[in-house]
Amino acid sequence: MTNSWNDIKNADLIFVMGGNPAENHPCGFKWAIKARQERGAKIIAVDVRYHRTAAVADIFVQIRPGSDLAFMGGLINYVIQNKKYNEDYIKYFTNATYIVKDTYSFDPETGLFSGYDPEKRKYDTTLWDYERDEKGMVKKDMTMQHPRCVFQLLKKHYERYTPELVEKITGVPKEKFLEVAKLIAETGAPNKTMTHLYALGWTHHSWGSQVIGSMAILQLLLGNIGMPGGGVNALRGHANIQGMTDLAGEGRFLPGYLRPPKPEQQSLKEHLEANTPKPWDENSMNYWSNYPKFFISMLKAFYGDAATPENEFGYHYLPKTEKIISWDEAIDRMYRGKMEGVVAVGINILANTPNTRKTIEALSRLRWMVVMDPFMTEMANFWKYVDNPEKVQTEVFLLPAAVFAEKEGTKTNSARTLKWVYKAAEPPGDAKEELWFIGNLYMKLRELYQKEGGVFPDPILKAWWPYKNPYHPTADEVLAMEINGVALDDIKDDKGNVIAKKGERLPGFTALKEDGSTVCGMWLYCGVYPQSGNRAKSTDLSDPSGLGIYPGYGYSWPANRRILYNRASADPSGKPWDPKRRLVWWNEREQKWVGNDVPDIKPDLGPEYGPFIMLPEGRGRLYSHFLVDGPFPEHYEPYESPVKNPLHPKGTGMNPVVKVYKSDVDLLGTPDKFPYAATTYRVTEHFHFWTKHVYGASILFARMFIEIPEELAKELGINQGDRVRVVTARGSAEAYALPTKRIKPLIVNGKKVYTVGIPIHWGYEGVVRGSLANLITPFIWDPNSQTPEYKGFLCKIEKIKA
Ligand SMILES: Nc1nc2c(c(=O)[nH]1)N[C@H]1C(S)=C(S)[C@@H](COP(=O)(O)OP(=O)(O)OC[C@H]3O[C@@H](n4cnc5c(=O)[nH]c(N)nc54)[C@H](O)[C@@H]3O)O[C@H]1N2
Ligand SMILES: Nc1nc2c(c(=O)[nH]1)N[C@H]1C(S)=C(S)[C@@H](COP(=O)(O)OP(=O)(O)OC[C@H]3O[C@@H](n4cnc5c(=O)[nH]c(N)nc54)[C@H](O)[C@@H]3O)O[C@H]1N2
Ligand SMILES: [Mo]
Repeated sequence: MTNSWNDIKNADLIFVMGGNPAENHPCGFKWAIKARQERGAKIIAVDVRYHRTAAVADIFVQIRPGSDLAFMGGLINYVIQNKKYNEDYIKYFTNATYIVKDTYSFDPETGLFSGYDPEKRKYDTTLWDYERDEKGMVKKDMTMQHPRCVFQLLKKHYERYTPELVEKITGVPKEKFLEVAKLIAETGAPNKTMTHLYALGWTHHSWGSQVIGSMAILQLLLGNIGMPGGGVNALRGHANIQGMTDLAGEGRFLPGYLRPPKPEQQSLKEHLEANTPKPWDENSMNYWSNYPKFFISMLKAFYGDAATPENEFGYHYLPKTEKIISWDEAIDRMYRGKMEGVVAVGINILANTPNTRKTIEALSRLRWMVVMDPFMTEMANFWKYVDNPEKVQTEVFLLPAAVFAEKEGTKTNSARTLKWVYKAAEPPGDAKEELWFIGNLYMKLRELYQKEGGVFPDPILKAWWPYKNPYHPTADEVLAMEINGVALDDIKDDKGNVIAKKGERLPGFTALKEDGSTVCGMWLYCGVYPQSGNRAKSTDLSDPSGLGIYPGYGYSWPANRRILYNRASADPSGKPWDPKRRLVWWNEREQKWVGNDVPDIKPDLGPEYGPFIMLPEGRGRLYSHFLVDGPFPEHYEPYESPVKNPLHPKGTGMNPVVKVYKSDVDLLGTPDKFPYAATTYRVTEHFHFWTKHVYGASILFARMFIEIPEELAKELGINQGDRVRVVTARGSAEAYALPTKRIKPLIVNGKKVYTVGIPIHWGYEGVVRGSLANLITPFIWDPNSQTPEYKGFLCKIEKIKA
């Protein structure tokens, strides 16, 4: 989230597209209801089916699965054509004025940007760069008239997305689209804001990153980023998935979004140079210029005293890899027999990954697998579901993990707020918390390396392991010493004042140094556990500004800031855009930024500095040349689509760089054989694949069912409660039929399109059992985020004769 849960109460318009928060984030969704009750805010829900969020919305719009980008393109076009954007905001706070090199181009006929290599199925993204001067600064045109300035290119790119085209692609009647567009465009007024809430309805596509980018563009045009009640807000999944991402549970990053070393970065110096950007604009704060402080403090947390200036702070203990293997690549490697073992902690790959057949094969080609889980899972028992179990070589170890209520530690929610969770019960039987397993595993590995040596023992033997009981570190110790970190010397600020004495815990990331005198495992969390105590435990509910900032409740990264890019809540001169919702402002007399939230710009940097401090531009990107599939979001069809893409008569109509593997190309269906659009989703009463072990949840939703439009059910002669088989090119799943009015047939480019809805929660283990939804989903991936296309594929339906 750029903003926070409680900030939703400040919105004038709540736009939900790509999620169903009333069911999947019911606690947070109360803030949307509050906005409506207290501010008269309106709620718009756009989804492929009517759900409980739609039930409380002022406007509900049903679209075809996978057509979201056309809808968004239409909104961007509407705002530009009707001049509803906030002109000063885009001129001074975004890259609208930046000039793009003449090597950038886009061909609407094929849907290809310049630089496409059809052999490699890759773009040369350097062609999309800005024009720069000798110093590397971007050239601008403050009048925004230059034909290659971002604003003009943007206008041109989206002028194709007329309301008629939106209707043709999405199936949403033009009038309905315009009703929504009008309401949204009104929030371009400086004193009006729209918040956008999304989750998987947007990420689970082969162009998921791009559709989120399209919302960033829309919100920047409307001046809604940095504002109370604004923002682009990702409603995260599991209770601590934000924490997982922050701490590099996902392999592309090191903790705090630092970068893993590459082979060409043979020295620490080379690594730091490659990752410490220079500003691209004179008025850019360029916060990532602090990269070396974060990186070296992290190395100190990894290797302690063994990290010295002489050995480049242990830089060479880190692997230098060409490529970090993502989830899809890992499964494909296993499938090709190129992976030896897997350790799964709190994940059920068999149930959660598309194309279950492939995953089962993949797991059966491993030599060993460790599953750390409170329950018996499909993953741990995968060998039972193959044709010849006796042939499976994989040795499986199941370690009994404690569940959330049986251990303590922090969780970081979607609003980036860390909260401490207390232990309510002892784990039963042999169950242990993960820190116990990891402590014991580490100590055993260390013992083995000490005894037997090995190819490269240093990363294990030199690791910093300062815990009282090294076999069982506590969450408190890890948070205090390793994550928040400590001063190894007296630490002074720019003015020479001591801000942390030697041996004290650090007060925040501004104290971090690149000389090895600070230890901090994750810079963004630095400050959560200062010398005064654990701020994740604080429950102060005071809200002095009345804006729902609650500065004393938990700790929000970064720097306890509740709304990111909050400098943008004030106009270019530093005055709040909306005097009634004052977040931060420039104090003329004192010549510094002050406010109700922690300003994210350095307090003494004048109002001319750009608010988007994490980008070398200092400006928000209406044009982003870093995504691998294009600098402007373009509507592409899902890999399996019931219709052709009318935008690209000479192209495939799909994302040209979508990730698809050799073994899956033949497993993709066409509309002649699989005529219906299908999508998958959750129900409130279950949590993925493990509440089926719980009696209560299992009673509420005991059987796998699918939602079918009433008209289609009638056509197929299917009644409520009939057994049906959903068939795709991957396989089939069996379920009970639920004919419904909640999904209507849509007319898409003159063709009637039916959508079938498939909840995901069943499987082979637990109190209640059923087909795995992923038996039928395609192994197709977004090339930027490596997220599967679970939410747009093709199926047919067969009635199972009783
Ligand atoms: N009770 C409960 N809560 C949960 C979870 C759970 O399992 N149970 N899971 C948690 C996790 S990990 C996550 S990531 C979040 C997920 O939260 P959500 O994203 O809300 O989850 P989903 O229900 O998968 O999908 C949301 C909506 O996307 C719609 N949809 C499908 N295809 C499309 C499409 O092409 N376009 C659009 N616009 N919408 C589409 C579906 O109809 C559905 O209503 O929920 C979290 N909260
Ligand atoms: N078709 C389709 N597939 C999907 C999705 C979809 O919308 N459609 N959604 C995707 C998404 S967003 C997600 S997040 C995944 C979810 O997929 P998973 O994260 O794999 O699913 P869960 O069942 O939530 O959790 C996995 C395991 O964690 C265990 N667990 C719970 N608490 C603890 C704990 O404290 N410690 C340990 N060690 N284990 C614990 C549970 O028992 C469970 O077996 O599914 C993905 N798959
Ligand atoms: Mo998720």
